[in-house]
Amino acid sequence: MFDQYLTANDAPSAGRSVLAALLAKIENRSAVVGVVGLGYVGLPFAVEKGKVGYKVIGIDQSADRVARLNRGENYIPDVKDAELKTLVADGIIRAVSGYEIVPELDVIVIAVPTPLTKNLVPDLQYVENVTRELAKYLRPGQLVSLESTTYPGTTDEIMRPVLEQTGLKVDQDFFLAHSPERVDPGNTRYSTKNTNKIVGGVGPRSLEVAVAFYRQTIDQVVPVSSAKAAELVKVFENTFRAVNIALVNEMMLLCDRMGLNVWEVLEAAFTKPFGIMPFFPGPGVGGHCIPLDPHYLEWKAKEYNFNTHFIALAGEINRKMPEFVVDKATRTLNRLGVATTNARVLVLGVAYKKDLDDCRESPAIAVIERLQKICHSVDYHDPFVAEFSEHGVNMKSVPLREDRVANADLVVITTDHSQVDYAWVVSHARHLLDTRNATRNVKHQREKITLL
Ligand code: SAJ
Repeated sequence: MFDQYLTANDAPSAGRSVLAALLAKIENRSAVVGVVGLGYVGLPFAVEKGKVGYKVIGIDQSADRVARLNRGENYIPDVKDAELKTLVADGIIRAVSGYEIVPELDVIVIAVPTPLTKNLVPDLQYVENVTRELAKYLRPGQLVSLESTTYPGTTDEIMRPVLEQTGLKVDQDFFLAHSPERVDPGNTRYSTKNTNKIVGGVGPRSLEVAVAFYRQTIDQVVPVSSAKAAELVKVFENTFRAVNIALVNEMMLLCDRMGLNVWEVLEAAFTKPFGIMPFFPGPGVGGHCIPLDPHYLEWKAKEYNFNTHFIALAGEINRKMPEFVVDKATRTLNRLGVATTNARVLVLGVAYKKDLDDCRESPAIAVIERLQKICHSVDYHDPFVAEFSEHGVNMKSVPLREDRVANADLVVITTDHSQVDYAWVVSHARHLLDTRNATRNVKHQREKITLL
Protein backbone atom coordinates (compact mmCIF):
# COMPACT_ATOMS: atom_id res chain seq x y z
CA MET A 1 0.00 0.00 0.00
CA PHE A 2 2.85 2.35 0.72
CA ASP A 3 5.33 0.80 -1.67
CA GLN A 4 5.41 4.07 -3.59
CA TYR A 5 7.48 5.37 -0.70
CA LEU A 6 9.86 2.37 -0.78
CA THR A 7 13.40 3.16 -1.83
CA ALA A 8 15.19 0.99 -4.45
CA ASN A 9 17.47 -0.65 -1.88
CA ASP A 10 14.68 -1.39 0.58
CA ALA A 11 15.66 -3.43 3.66
CA PRO A 12 15.18 -7.24 3.39
CA SER A 13 12.12 -9.07 4.67
CA ALA A 14 13.28 -8.84 8.32
CA GLY A 15 11.47 -5.54 8.62
CA ARG A 16 8.37 -7.02 7.10
CA SER A 17 7.96 -9.76 9.70
CA VAL A 18 8.33 -7.25 12.56
CA LEU A 19 5.86 -5.01 10.76
CA ALA A 20 3.40 -7.83 10.15
CA ALA A 21 3.41 -8.76 13.84
CA LEU A 22 2.70 -5.20 14.95
CA LEU A 23 0.06 -4.67 12.26
CA ALA A 24 -1.73 -7.77 13.48
CA LYS A 25 -1.80 -6.49 17.08
CA ILE A 26 -3.05 -3.12 15.91
CA GLU A 27 -5.78 -4.69 13.76
CA ASN A 28 -7.01 -7.08 16.51
CA ARG A 29 -6.55 -4.33 19.11
CA SER A 30 -4.38 -6.42 21.37
CA ALA A 31 -1.66 -3.78 20.97
CA VAL A 32 -0.94 -1.92 24.22
CA VAL A 33 -0.90 1.84 23.64
CA GLY A 34 1.32 4.20 25.62
CA VAL A 35 0.54 7.93 25.72
CA VAL A 36 3.35 10.14 27.01
CA GLY A 37 1.91 13.48 28.14
CA LEU A 38 -1.64 13.41 29.53
CA GLY A 39 -2.66 16.94 28.67
CA TYR A 40 -5.27 18.45 26.34
CA VAL A 41 -3.92 16.26 23.50
CA GLY A 42 -2.84 13.08 25.29
CA LEU A 43 -5.84 12.45 27.51
CA PRO A 44 -8.54 12.77 24.80
CA PHE A 45 -6.39 10.54 22.60
CA ALA A 46 -6.05 7.92 25.36
CA VAL A 47 -9.82 7.89 25.85
CA GLU A 48 -10.48 7.42 22.10
CA LYS A 49 -8.10 4.47 22.02
CA GLY A 50 -9.54 2.99 25.21
CA LYS A 51 -13.08 3.28 23.87
CA VAL A 52 -12.32 0.96 20.96
CA GLY A 53 -10.73 -1.63 23.19
CA TYR A 54 -7.02 -0.88 23.31
CA LYS A 55 -5.38 -1.12 26.71
CA VAL A 56 -3.85 2.31 27.33
CA ILE A 57 -1.10 3.27 29.73
CA GLY A 58 -0.47 6.97 30.20
CA ILE A 59 2.94 8.23 31.24
CA ASP A 60 3.14 11.68 32.79
CA GLN A 61 5.77 13.41 34.92
CA SER A 62 3.00 15.03 36.97
CA ALA A 63 2.29 12.79 39.99
CA ASP A 64 -0.93 14.76 40.49
CA ARG A 65 -2.18 14.03 36.99
CA VAL A 66 -1.24 10.34 37.34
CA ALA A 67 -3.06 10.11 40.68
CA ARG A 68 -6.13 11.93 39.41
CA LEU A 69 -6.37 9.80 36.28
CA ASN A 70 -6.00 6.59 38.30
CA ARG A 71 -8.88 7.78 40.47
CA GLY A 72 -10.90 8.24 37.30
CA GLU A 73 -10.96 12.01 37.81
CA ASN A 74 -11.12 14.01 34.59
CA TYR A 75 -9.23 17.30 34.34
CA ILE A 76 -9.52 18.08 30.61
CA PRO A 77 -12.76 19.89 29.58
CA ASP A 78 -12.83 18.19 26.15
CA VAL A 79 -12.95 14.73 27.82
CA LYS A 80 -16.29 13.38 29.12
CA ASP A 81 -16.00 12.66 32.87
CA ALA A 82 -18.14 9.51 32.73
CA GLU A 83 -16.17 8.02 29.82
CA LEU A 84 -12.86 8.39 31.60
CA LYS A 85 -14.28 7.10 34.88
CA THR A 86 -15.60 3.96 33.22
CA LEU A 87 -12.41 3.28 31.25
CA VAL A 88 -10.33 3.58 34.42
CA ALA A 89 -12.74 1.51 36.51
CA ASP A 90 -12.67 -1.21 33.84
CA GLY A 91 -8.88 -1.27 33.93
CA ILE A 92 -8.61 -0.14 30.29
CA ILE A 93 -6.76 3.12 31.03
CA ARG A 94 -4.23 3.69 33.77
CA ALA A 95 -1.29 6.03 34.32
CA VAL A 96 2.26 5.75 35.60
CA SER A 97 5.01 8.32 36.04
CA GLY A 98 7.99 6.16 35.05
CA TYR A 99 9.17 4.52 31.83
CA GLU A 100 9.82 0.98 33.12
CA ILE A 101 6.49 0.07 31.57
CA VAL A 102 7.72 0.82 28.01
CA PRO A 103 8.65 -2.79 27.07
CA GLU A 104 4.97 -3.71 27.58
CA LEU A 105 3.89 -1.07 25.05
CA ASP A 106 3.46 -1.74 21.35
CA VAL A 107 2.68 1.84 20.30
CA ILE A 108 3.99 4.92 22.10
CA VAL A 109 2.40 8.28 21.28
CA ILE A 110 4.21 11.39 22.52
CA ALA A 111 2.20 14.55 23.23
CA VAL A 112 4.43 16.70 25.40
CA PRO A 113 4.82 20.50 25.29
CA THR A 114 7.14 22.16 22.77
CA PRO A 115 7.59 25.64 24.25
CA LEU A 116 9.90 28.47 23.24
CA THR A 117 12.63 30.07 25.31
CA LYS A 118 12.25 33.80 26.12
CA ASN A 119 14.31 34.48 22.98
CA LEU A 120 11.79 32.63 20.81
CA VAL A 121 14.12 29.65 20.36
CA PRO A 122 12.57 26.15 20.24
CA ASP A 123 12.84 24.34 23.57
CA LEU A 124 12.75 20.60 22.86
CA GLN A 125 13.78 19.55 26.35
CA TYR A 126 10.55 17.59 26.92
CA VAL A 127 10.72 15.76 23.59
CA GLU A 128 14.42 15.03 24.10
CA ASN A 129 13.94 13.80 27.68
CA VAL A 130 11.13 11.48 26.63
CA THR A 131 13.15 10.15 23.70
CA ARG A 132 16.11 9.40 25.95
CA GLU A 133 13.84 7.59 28.41
CA LEU A 134 12.21 5.56 25.65
CA ALA A 135 15.62 4.58 24.28
CA LYS A 136 16.39 2.91 27.62
CA TYR A 137 13.55 0.45 27.10
CA LEU A 138 12.93 0.39 23.33
CA ARG A 139 12.49 -3.09 21.87
CA PRO A 140 11.89 -4.51 18.37
CA GLY A 141 8.34 -4.23 17.07
CA GLN A 142 7.39 -0.89 18.63
CA LEU A 143 5.94 2.18 16.92
CA VAL A 144 6.86 5.61 18.32
CA SER A 145 4.74 8.52 17.09
CA LEU A 146 5.48 12.16 17.94
CA GLU A 147 2.35 14.35 18.03
CA SER A 148 3.86 17.50 19.53
CA THR A 149 4.04 20.46 17.17
CA THR A 150 7.65 21.07 16.21
CA TYR A 151 9.97 22.15 13.41
CA PRO A 152 10.50 19.94 10.34
CA GLY A 153 13.31 17.49 11.12
CA THR A 154 12.68 16.90 14.83
CA THR A 155 11.43 13.32 14.45
CA ASP A 156 14.06 12.27 11.95
CA GLU A 157 17.06 14.32 13.03
CA ILE A 158 16.59 14.53 16.81
CA MET A 159 14.58 11.47 17.88
CA ARG A 160 15.80 8.87 15.38
CA PRO A 161 19.55 9.03 16.27
CA VAL A 162 18.78 8.71 19.98
CA LEU A 163 16.49 5.72 19.40
CA GLU A 164 18.97 4.07 17.02
CA GLN A 165 21.71 4.31 19.67
CA THR A 166 19.99 1.22 21.05
CA GLY A 167 21.32 -0.65 18.03
CA LEU A 168 17.78 -1.05 16.72
CA LYS A 169 17.25 0.21 13.18
CA VAL A 170 14.36 2.47 12.28
CA ASP A 171 11.81 1.11 9.82
CA GLN A 172 13.15 -2.37 10.34
CA ASP A 173 13.32 -3.16 14.06
CA PHE A 174 11.15 -0.28 15.30
CA PHE A 175 8.96 2.26 13.58
CA LEU A 176 8.96 6.03 13.92
CA ALA A 177 6.35 8.55 12.74
CA HIS A 178 5.11 12.09 13.15
CA SER A 179 1.40 12.73 13.37
CA PRO A 180 0.71 16.30 14.50
CA GLU A 181 -2.09 16.88 16.98
CA ARG A 182 -4.91 19.05 15.67
CA VAL A 183 -6.90 19.82 18.78
CA ASP A 184 -8.93 23.00 18.91
CA PRO A 185 -9.57 23.34 22.66
CA GLY A 186 -13.25 23.98 23.38
CA ASN A 187 -14.35 23.06 19.86
CA THR A 188 -17.54 21.04 20.32
CA ARG A 189 -17.85 20.10 16.62
CA TYR A 190 -14.41 18.63 15.96
CA SER A 191 -12.96 16.00 18.29
CA THR A 192 -9.94 13.70 18.12
CA LYS A 193 -12.07 11.19 16.21
CA ASN A 194 -13.44 13.38 13.41
CA THR A 195 -10.46 15.68 12.83
CA ASN A 196 -8.45 14.61 9.76
CA LYS A 197 -5.08 13.31 10.88
CA ILE A 198 -1.79 13.82 9.02
CA VAL A 199 0.73 10.96 9.28
CA GLY A 200 4.33 10.89 8.05
CA GLY A 201 6.77 8.04 8.64
CA VAL A 202 10.54 7.74 8.90
CA GLY A 203 10.39 5.15 6.16
CA PRO A 204 7.60 3.32 4.33
CA ARG A 205 6.98 0.68 6.97
CA SER A 206 6.73 3.31 9.69
CA LEU A 207 4.18 5.14 7.57
CA GLU A 208 2.20 1.95 6.93
CA VAL A 209 1.97 0.93 10.57
CA ALA A 210 1.27 4.47 11.81
CA VAL A 211 -1.56 4.90 9.29
CA ALA A 212 -2.98 1.53 10.34
CA PHE A 213 -2.81 2.58 13.99
CA TYR A 214 -4.50 5.95 13.57
CA ARG A 215 -7.12 4.56 11.21
CA GLN A 216 -8.50 2.43 14.07
CA THR A 217 -9.98 5.49 15.79
CA ILE A 218 -9.83 8.45 13.43
CA ASP A 219 -12.22 8.83 10.52
CA GLN A 220 -9.81 10.37 8.00
CA VAL A 221 -6.06 9.68 8.06
CA VAL A 222 -3.93 11.54 5.50
CA PRO A 223 -0.51 9.95 4.76
CA VAL A 224 2.31 12.21 3.58
CA SER A 225 5.72 11.24 2.23
CA SER A 226 7.82 11.81 5.36
CA ALA A 227 7.82 12.77 9.03
CA LYS A 228 9.40 16.06 8.00
CA ALA A 229 6.51 16.84 5.65
CA ALA A 230 4.03 16.06 8.44
CA GLU A 231 5.86 18.41 10.80
CA LEU A 232 5.78 21.20 8.23
CA VAL A 233 2.05 20.69 7.56
CA LYS A 234 1.29 21.46 11.19
CA VAL A 235 3.51 24.49 11.65
CA PHE A 236 2.13 25.82 8.37
CA GLU A 237 -1.41 25.49 9.76
CA ASN A 238 -0.56 27.48 12.85
CA THR A 239 1.47 30.01 10.84
CA PHE A 240 -1.57 30.48 8.61
CA ARG A 241 -3.60 31.42 11.68
CA ALA A 242 -0.95 33.63 13.24
CA VAL A 243 -0.46 35.58 10.00
CA ASN A 244 -4.18 36.09 9.40
CA ILE A 245 -4.79 37.12 12.98
CA ALA A 246 -1.92 39.60 12.64
CA LEU A 247 -3.47 40.91 9.42
CA VAL A 248 -6.78 41.77 11.09
CA ASN A 249 -4.94 43.17 14.10
CA GLU A 250 -3.02 45.45 11.75
CA MET A 251 -6.30 46.46 10.07
CA MET A 252 -7.61 47.36 13.52
CA LEU A 253 -4.55 49.53 14.22
CA LEU A 254 -5.12 51.35 10.92
CA CYS A 255 -8.86 51.74 11.55
CA ASP A 256 -8.03 53.24 14.94
CA ARG A 257 -5.99 55.88 13.10
CA MET A 258 -8.61 56.38 10.40
CA GLY A 259 -11.55 56.56 12.82
CA LEU A 260 -13.19 53.56 11.16
CA ASN A 261 -14.90 50.61 12.87
CA VAL A 262 -12.77 47.58 12.04
CA TRP A 263 -15.55 45.20 13.18
CA GLU A 264 -17.98 46.69 10.67
CA VAL A 265 -15.35 46.52 7.92
CA LEU A 266 -14.44 42.91 8.64
CA GLU A 267 -18.02 41.71 9.07
CA ALA A 268 -18.77 43.24 5.69
CA ALA A 269 -15.64 41.73 4.09
CA PHE A 270 -16.63 38.28 5.38
CA THR A 271 -19.95 38.48 3.55
CA LYS A 272 -17.90 37.62 0.45
CA PRO A 273 -19.02 34.05 -0.27
CA PHE A 274 -15.63 32.85 -1.53
CA GLY A 275 -11.91 33.48 -1.20
CA ILE A 276 -11.91 34.79 2.34
CA MET A 277 -12.00 33.36 5.88
CA PRO A 278 -13.13 35.11 9.10
CA PHE A 279 -10.51 36.26 11.56
CA PHE A 280 -11.01 39.01 14.15
CA PRO A 281 -8.76 41.41 16.04
CA GLY A 282 -8.24 40.99 19.74
CA PRO A 283 -6.03 41.92 22.68
CA GLY A 284 -3.31 39.58 21.40
CA VAL A 285 -2.72 35.88 20.71
CA GLY A 286 -2.62 33.39 23.55
CA GLY A 287 -2.51 29.65 24.03
CA HIS A 288 0.51 27.44 23.66
CA CYS A 289 0.26 27.00 19.91
CA ILE A 290 -0.33 30.06 17.77
CA PRO A 291 2.05 32.44 19.56
CA LEU A 292 4.77 29.80 19.67
CA ASP A 293 4.66 27.17 16.93
CA PRO A 294 5.38 29.43 13.92
CA HIS A 295 8.66 30.46 15.55
CA TYR A 296 9.75 26.81 15.43
CA LEU A 297 9.64 27.10 11.65
CA GLU A 298 11.25 30.56 11.65
CA TRP A 299 14.15 29.19 13.66
CA LYS A 300 14.65 26.11 11.45
CA ALA A 301 14.43 28.14 8.23
CA LYS A 302 17.52 30.12 9.26
CA GLU A 303 19.50 26.86 8.89
CA TYR A 304 18.66 27.17 5.19
CA ASN A 305 19.62 30.83 5.13
CA PHE A 306 15.94 31.65 4.74
CA ASN A 307 14.02 34.39 6.55
CA THR A 308 10.31 33.66 7.10
CA HIS A 309 9.24 37.31 7.01
CA PHE A 310 5.52 36.63 7.52
CA ILE A 311 6.15 34.69 10.73
CA ALA A 312 8.42 37.38 12.15
CA LEU A 313 6.02 40.19 11.21
CA ALA A 314 2.94 38.35 12.49
CA GLY A 315 4.64 37.66 15.80
CA GLU A 316 5.72 41.28 16.12
CA ILE A 317 2.21 42.62 15.45
CA ASN A 318 0.41 40.09 17.66
CA ARG A 319 2.83 40.57 20.54
CA LYS A 320 2.28 44.32 20.61
CA MET A 321 -1.50 44.08 20.89
CA PRO A 322 -1.66 44.09 24.72
CA GLU A 323 0.35 47.33 24.71
CA PHE A 324 -2.07 48.84 22.21
CA VAL A 325 -5.06 47.83 24.38
CA VAL A 326 -3.52 49.63 27.37
CA ASP A 327 -2.81 52.66 25.17
CA LYS A 328 -6.43 52.72 24.02
CA ALA A 329 -7.64 52.29 27.62
CA THR A 330 -5.51 55.26 28.67
CA ARG A 331 -6.87 57.40 25.83
CA THR A 332 -10.42 56.36 26.72
CA LEU A 333 -9.96 57.24 30.41
CA ASN A 334 -8.45 60.61 29.48
CA ARG A 335 -11.41 61.27 27.19
CA LEU A 336 -13.68 60.53 30.19
CA GLY A 337 -11.68 62.94 32.33
CA VAL A 338 -10.26 60.18 34.55
CA ALA A 339 -6.56 60.32 35.30
CA THR A 340 -5.12 56.83 34.89
CA THR A 341 -3.41 57.10 38.28
CA ASN A 342 -6.88 57.41 39.88
CA ALA A 343 -8.53 54.90 37.60
CA ARG A 344 -10.24 51.76 38.89
CA VAL A 345 -10.31 49.14 36.12
CA LEU A 346 -12.23 45.86 35.97
CA VAL A 347 -10.90 43.38 33.39
CA LEU A 348 -13.45 40.86 32.10
CA GLY A 349 -11.83 37.56 31.11
CA VAL A 350 -8.26 36.28 31.53
CA ALA A 351 -8.46 32.94 29.64
CA TYR A 352 -6.62 33.10 26.31
CA LYS A 353 -9.86 32.55 24.41
CA LYS A 354 -13.53 32.25 25.22
CA ASP A 355 -15.24 29.42 27.12
CA LEU A 356 -11.95 27.90 28.32
CA ASP A 357 -10.11 27.99 31.65
CA ASP A 358 -6.64 28.08 30.05
CA CYS A 359 -4.52 31.17 30.75
CA ARG A 360 -1.32 30.12 29.02
CA GLU A 361 0.26 33.04 27.15
CA SER A 362 -3.00 34.90 27.75
CA PRO A 363 -2.87 38.46 26.36
CA ALA A 364 -5.36 39.52 29.05
CA ILE A 365 -2.70 38.92 31.68
CA ALA A 366 -0.24 41.04 29.72
CA VAL A 367 -2.90 43.79 29.66
CA ILE A 368 -3.44 43.47 33.43
CA GLU A 369 0.30 43.62 34.14
CA ARG A 370 0.60 46.87 32.18
CA LEU A 371 -2.54 48.43 33.67
CA GLN A 372 -1.35 47.64 37.19
CA LYS A 373 1.69 49.83 36.57
CA ILE A 374 -0.35 52.95 35.73
CA CYS A 375 -3.80 52.61 37.33
CA HIS A 376 -5.04 53.02 40.87
CA SER A 377 -6.46 49.49 40.98
CA VAL A 378 -7.07 46.58 38.61
CA ASP A 379 -9.41 43.67 39.33
CA TYR A 380 -10.50 40.86 37.06
CA HIS A 381 -13.50 38.60 36.73
CA ASP A 382 -13.42 35.35 34.79
CA PRO A 383 -16.10 32.69 35.35
CA PHE A 384 -13.65 29.98 34.26
CA VAL A 385 -10.54 31.18 36.07
CA ALA A 386 -10.89 31.55 39.85
CA GLU A 387 -7.27 32.60 40.20
CA PHE A 388 -4.02 32.73 38.27
CA SER A 389 -0.34 33.16 38.89
CA GLU A 390 1.64 34.20 35.81
CA HIS A 391 4.78 36.27 35.35
CA GLY A 392 4.75 37.19 39.04
CA VAL A 393 1.13 38.37 38.96
CA ASN A 394 -1.11 36.48 41.41
CA MET A 395 -4.79 37.41 41.36
CA LYS A 396 -8.18 36.02 42.26
CA SER A 397 -11.31 36.57 40.24
CA VAL A 398 -13.76 39.02 41.85
CA PRO A 399 -17.50 38.35 41.72
CA LEU A 400 -19.28 40.02 38.80
CA ARG A 401 -21.47 42.11 41.09
CA GLU A 402 -23.29 45.34 40.31
CA ASP A 403 -21.13 47.40 42.69
CA ARG A 404 -17.89 46.02 41.20
CA VAL A 405 -19.00 46.96 37.71
CA ALA A 406 -20.48 50.33 38.69
CA ASN A 407 -17.44 51.39 40.72
CA ALA A 408 -14.99 50.73 37.90
CA ASP A 409 -14.03 53.77 35.85
CA LEU A 410 -13.46 51.39 32.93
CA VAL A 411 -14.45 47.77 32.25
CA VAL A 412 -12.04 46.15 29.75
CA ILE A 413 -13.45 43.07 28.01
CA THR A 414 -10.45 40.91 27.06
CA THR A 415 -12.11 37.47 26.76
CA ASP A 416 -15.62 37.12 25.36
CA HIS A 417 -16.91 34.22 27.45
CA SER A 418 -20.38 33.26 26.21
CA GLN A 419 -21.95 33.03 29.67
CA VAL A 420 -21.37 36.68 30.63
CA ASP A 421 -24.47 38.88 30.27
CA TYR A 422 -22.92 41.80 28.39
CA ALA A 423 -26.20 43.75 28.27
CA TRP A 424 -26.28 43.64 32.07
CA VAL A 425 -22.61 44.71 32.25
CA VAL A 426 -23.25 47.68 29.92
CA SER A 427 -26.27 48.72 32.00
CA HIS A 428 -24.18 48.99 35.16
CA ALA A 429 -20.81 50.06 33.78
CA ARG A 430 -19.64 53.64 33.51
CA HIS A 431 -17.69 52.86 30.35
CA LEU A 432 -16.30 49.82 28.57
CA LEU A 433 -13.36 49.09 26.29
CA ASP A 434 -14.45 46.01 24.31
CA THR A 435 -11.46 44.26 22.66
CA ARG A 436 -13.57 41.33 21.37
CA ASN A 437 -16.75 43.01 20.14
CA ALA A 438 -18.48 40.95 22.85
CA THR A 439 -21.12 43.70 23.15
CA ARG A 440 -22.09 43.48 19.47
CA ASN A 441 -25.66 42.45 20.36
CA VAL A 442 -26.13 45.11 23.04
CA LYS A 443 -28.43 47.80 21.59
CA HIS A 444 -28.81 50.16 24.56
CA GLN A 445 -26.29 52.71 25.91
CA ARG A 446 -23.86 52.17 23.04
CA GLU A 447 -22.26 55.49 23.97
CA LYS A 448 -20.70 53.68 26.93
CA ILE A 449 -18.80 51.31 24.63
CA THR A 450 -15.44 51.90 22.99
CA LEU A 451 -14.49 49.14 20.57
CA LEU A 452 -10.91 48.16 19.79
N1 SAJ B 1 -7.49 34.74 17.99
C1 SAJ B 1 -7.72 36.05 17.57
N2 SAJ B 1 -8.41 36.25 16.42
C2 SAJ B 1 -8.89 35.19 15.67
C3 SAJ B 1 -8.63 33.87 16.12
C4 SAJ B 1 -7.94 33.66 17.29
O1 SAJ B 1 -7.31 37.02 18.21
O2 SAJ B 1 -9.53 35.44 14.65
C5 SAJ B 1 -6.73 34.52 19.22
C6 SAJ B 1 -7.52 33.71 20.25
O3 SAJ B 1 -8.28 34.57 21.06
C7 SAJ B 1 -6.39 33.05 21.05
C8 SAJ B 1 -5.32 32.84 19.99
O4 SAJ B 1 -5.61 33.72 18.91
O5 SAJ B 1 -5.89 33.91 22.03
C9 SAJ B 1 -5.26 31.40 19.48
O6 SAJ B 1 -6.58 30.98 19.19
P1 SAJ B 1 -6.78 29.71 18.22
O7 SAJ B 1 -8.16 29.21 18.33
O8 SAJ B 1 -6.31 30.04 16.86
O9 SAJ B 1 -5.71 28.67 18.79
P2 SAJ B 1 -5.77 27.50 19.89
O10 SAJ B 1 -4.40 27.46 20.42
O11 SAJ B 1 -6.88 27.55 20.85
O12 SAJ B 1 -6.07 26.22 19.01
C10 SAJ B 1 -5.37 26.13 17.84
C11 SAJ B 1 -6.30 25.38 16.91
N3 SAJ B 1 -7.36 26.34 16.62
C12 SAJ B 1 -8.08 26.40 15.50
O13 SAJ B 1 -7.76 25.77 14.53
C13 SAJ B 1 -9.31 27.23 15.53
C14 SAJ B 1 -5.45 24.91 15.85
O14 SAJ B 1 -4.83 26.03 15.26
C15 SAJ B 1 -4.44 23.92 16.37
O15 SAJ B 1 -4.96 22.62 16.14
C16 SAJ B 1 -4.17 24.07 17.84
O16 SAJ B 1 -4.15 25.44 18.12
C17 SAJ B 1 -2.83 23.44 18.16
O17 SAJ B 1 -2.80 22.64 19.10
O18 SAJ B 1 -1.87 23.75 17.47
